[in-house]
Amino acid sequence: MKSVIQHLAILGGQRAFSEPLHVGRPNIGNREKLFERINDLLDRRWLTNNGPYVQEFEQRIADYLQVKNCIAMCNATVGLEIAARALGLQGEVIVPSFTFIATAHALQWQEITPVFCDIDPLTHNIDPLRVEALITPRTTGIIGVHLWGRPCAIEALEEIARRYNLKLMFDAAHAFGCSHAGRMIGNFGQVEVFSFHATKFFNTFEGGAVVTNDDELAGRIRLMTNFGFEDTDRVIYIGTNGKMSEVSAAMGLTGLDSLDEFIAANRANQAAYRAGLAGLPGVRLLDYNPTESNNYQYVIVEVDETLSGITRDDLVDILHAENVLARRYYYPGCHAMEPYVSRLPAADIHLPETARLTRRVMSLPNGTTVGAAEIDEICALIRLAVNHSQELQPLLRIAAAAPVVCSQS
Ligand code: T4K
Repeated sequence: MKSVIQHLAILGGQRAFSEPLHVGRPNIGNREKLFERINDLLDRRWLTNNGPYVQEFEQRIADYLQVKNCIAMCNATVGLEIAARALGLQGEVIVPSFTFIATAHALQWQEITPVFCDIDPLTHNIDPLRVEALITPRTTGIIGVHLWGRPCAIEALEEIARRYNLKLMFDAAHAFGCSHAGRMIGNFGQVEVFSFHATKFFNTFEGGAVVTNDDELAGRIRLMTNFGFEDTDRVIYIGTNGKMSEVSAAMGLTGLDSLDEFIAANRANQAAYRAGLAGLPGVRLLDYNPTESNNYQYVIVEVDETLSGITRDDLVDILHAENVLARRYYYPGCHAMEPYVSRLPAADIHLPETARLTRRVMSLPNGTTVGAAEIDEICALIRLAVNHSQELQPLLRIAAAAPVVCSQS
């Protein structure tokens, strides 16, 4: 473990890790079982189009979430697009900017304007107190995002949606396995959308699911996912191809078998990070409500430079040099990316909390591929940088001007 700053890789020392530690390293589950399922589907020669594994997968997700309808998807972005279209969203829809770009793009792709709302700095989620001021005659809906798997202010958004007769849906890409008020995420708003991308704690390679308790809406979503086919030769809506393949469902079924193990690994890792970063000034690890279920996937650290003496970006650079590939999720915020930034170049002024957080937040490795030893080392690196931030600053500036080639450990 490094204890002097001269040993930091960014200053020419050996890397702490010979192999990169990623944020979003996939959890795999039982390989033998997966290969067994893949063999089955190959033998069956039924590879996609609502095959038996997809049907089993949808049923298991619906049972797990206690939700009436689950439609498996090729990914969550298409799921969001289909859900928005099936709900009849158009004109303007209010969304947070502090989210993955897919939330905004799923709307803009259909020429619906995402109207960015600021967040609550404590929860990182859309601030319901700021939603009302953004409602115009063109507003048709609100999309809340359960960022980091922490449910957004569901009841407050429901109340606004009811009062203004707006549709309400949730981007639950991060929130599979999470609950709110004792009910699983998936049961709120008109519809919720999960991502099962490789980087999520539970994955189907690429994939997602749209879930709803509204049978009529579910029927429409199911048709839209398959080109609008009601029957062979009969198309009744404009549709697209959002179908999940059998091999993805096989991966999903295998992951579901190991869900508790994935969650337990994440939870133990969160505790190790909490212990390792405890008491460090200006470094806040986001916590999870212990009375609710969660997948504990996202290890989110907020760096307050005024207290830590070091910026988030310097910490990310230090970690990257050590082969810890921390991510700046979600820098710089959707509003600061195209096409939105050209439309509203000064949006930062209207989104002060978002702008501030995008400069402070970093995400650290989690999942079954990291454990206590790696986390101790990562925390020690952060502690070293924060505790010696004053001596480090000038050295970092010199290193940035003439980058050193660090040696392999
Ligand atoms: N809404 C929200 C709030 C979301 O966060 C997302 C997706 C969506 C909607 C849309 O869901 P999908 O349509 O994707 O189902 C990644 C994922 O690609 C994206 O799915 C995810 N959110 C986002 C948070 O993270 P990138 O651009 O950061 O991915 P990338 O390729 O840089 O990978 C992240 C890290 O994971 C890297 O360090 C490498 C590692 N990795 C990645 C893959 C794919 C692996 O180790 N193995 C792998 O197979 O977006």
